[in-house]
Amino acid sequence: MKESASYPKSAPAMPQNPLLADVSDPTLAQVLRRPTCELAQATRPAFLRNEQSPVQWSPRDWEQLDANRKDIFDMSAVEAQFDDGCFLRDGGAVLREVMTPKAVEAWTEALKYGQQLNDRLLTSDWGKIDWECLGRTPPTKSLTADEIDNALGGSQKVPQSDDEAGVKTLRQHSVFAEYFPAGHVPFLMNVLTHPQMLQLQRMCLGSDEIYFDHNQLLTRLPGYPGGAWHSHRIGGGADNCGVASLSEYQAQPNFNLTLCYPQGFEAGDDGGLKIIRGSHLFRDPAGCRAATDEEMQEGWLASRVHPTTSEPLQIEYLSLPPGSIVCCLSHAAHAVAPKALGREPRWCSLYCYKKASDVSSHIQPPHSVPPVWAMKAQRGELPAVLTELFRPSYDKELTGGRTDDAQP
Ligand SMILES: O=C(O)CCC(=O)C(=O)O
Ligand SMILES: [Fe+2]
Repeated sequence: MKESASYPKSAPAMPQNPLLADVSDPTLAQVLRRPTCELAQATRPAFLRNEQSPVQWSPRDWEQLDANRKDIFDMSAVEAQFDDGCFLRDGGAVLREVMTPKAVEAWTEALKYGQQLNDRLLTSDWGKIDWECLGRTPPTKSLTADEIDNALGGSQKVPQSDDEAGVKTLRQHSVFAEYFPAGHVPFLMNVLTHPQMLQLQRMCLGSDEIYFDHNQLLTRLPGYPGGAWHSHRIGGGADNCGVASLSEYQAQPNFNLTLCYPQGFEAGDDGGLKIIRGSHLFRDPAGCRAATDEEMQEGWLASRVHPTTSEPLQIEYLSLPPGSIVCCLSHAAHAVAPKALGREPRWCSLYCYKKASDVSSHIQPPHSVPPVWAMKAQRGELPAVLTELFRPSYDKELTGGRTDDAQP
């Protein structure tokens, strides 16, 4: 590969899951040997001014989390709306108004605070970051004022086609609060580990053993142009391999995207989610893509019906009251409507959990567990529930030797 003249030769990038990979580069290996408190500190530069960051919690803080837990869901409302047969057949479930009123409030505040932390990083001096502790030489390039301006207030907007400015490094280590916000905001960590959230995951995935995959903020600001139709690979040899029966589908190492909208959204131009029930069974993340609804309707959808019900497949434009959640198997097609100017931001946090393959018992490595959390889990520094949820980030036996999420 050509090396840019202005980019000093530096250590290779940290692998996606460094505890599953063989890290021979001495600079990177050194990062993985540090006490986790040092790495945690490097991921929370002083300018973030976040005293409450769960990545820096003491055992007492974790005990308090457990001791002070309140319901986040009205489980009777969840159970009334959830049907496991429908979930497997549709590839998703829409759960309206299932958060408790207090959770709606706390969740909304948590997402706003997470966004503030993300913006604080964008507008701070990255020269003050301890890059060496994060495993790389200080970047010689910075984001431009326009790039920063464009990224403020929203999600998935920081340019990261390469790591020249250090964005990928800051993403992987969750210095950006939008990637793994549960490590920055106590309420979001409460949700990640909450028995009611874990119960919901067991219901969706049809498995007692569930694991964590990734967590993001998904804030859509007025002026957001919308998100194209797509679905996500699950790896494990279960992508782009033809239509599955329901029982074959259930046996796969499935991922459940859990999209939480404490303020909901309207259909139309409010940044809402669009889904296509039944699309997951085609297992076609490579082909099931389209820039617009028309392209989706005239292309991928036109020639297909639901493989088990023979019903036509159609786009569903969701409209959700506050306190709603959408669970979506990651092969299911989804897209996001634009957000008109003059509307309020759309607040959302994504929690993705997964199950093992029933055939091999293996679990796919996570898309995004920051190294410091994998290290804490491996070293027994976390509560048992998190140690287990994060197990695929450090347990090579469980992942069958796989090191990244896309491996078959
Ligand atoms: O913003 C949303 O509602 C969904 C985003 C999404 O599909 C994704 O991040 O993969
Ligand atoms: Fe998506």
